[in-house]
Amino acid sequence: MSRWGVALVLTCGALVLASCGGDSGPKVELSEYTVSVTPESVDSGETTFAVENVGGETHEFVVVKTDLDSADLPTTDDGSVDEEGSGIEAVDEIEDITDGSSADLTVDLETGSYVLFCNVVDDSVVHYQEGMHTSFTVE
Ligand SMILES: [Cu+2]
Repeated sequence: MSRWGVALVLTCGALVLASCGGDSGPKVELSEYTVSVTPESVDSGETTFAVENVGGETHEFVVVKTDLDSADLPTTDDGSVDEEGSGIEAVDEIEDITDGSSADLTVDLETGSYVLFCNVVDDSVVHYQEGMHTSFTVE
């Protein structure tokens, strides 16, 4: 095969992979101090969140099932979320996602409302209180 032929095959392969990306789950970006997820809803069943820390500090990614607003989760004395508090049901989490790194979290989600947040407390900075939370819907 000619050099151009090889290049063409590689390019097409990359395009196929990119279009197959529809199968992969929501993408999550963590930074100071936001959690953004695209798309903001998925169908029920197994979902893999592709989490990337695009910020400059270590973050974590916590998934809870709750009907509460993302800003109204129960908190402990230090202001971080009480993951065993009333009104929320812990699903799963990834701890210690260092700056610039990525991690995947696969969970089996039933229909309902969820909140995605970071529960790091770094010195006196409570990431949740700084705004690291967002709502997520499973249909
Ligand atoms: Cu954080």
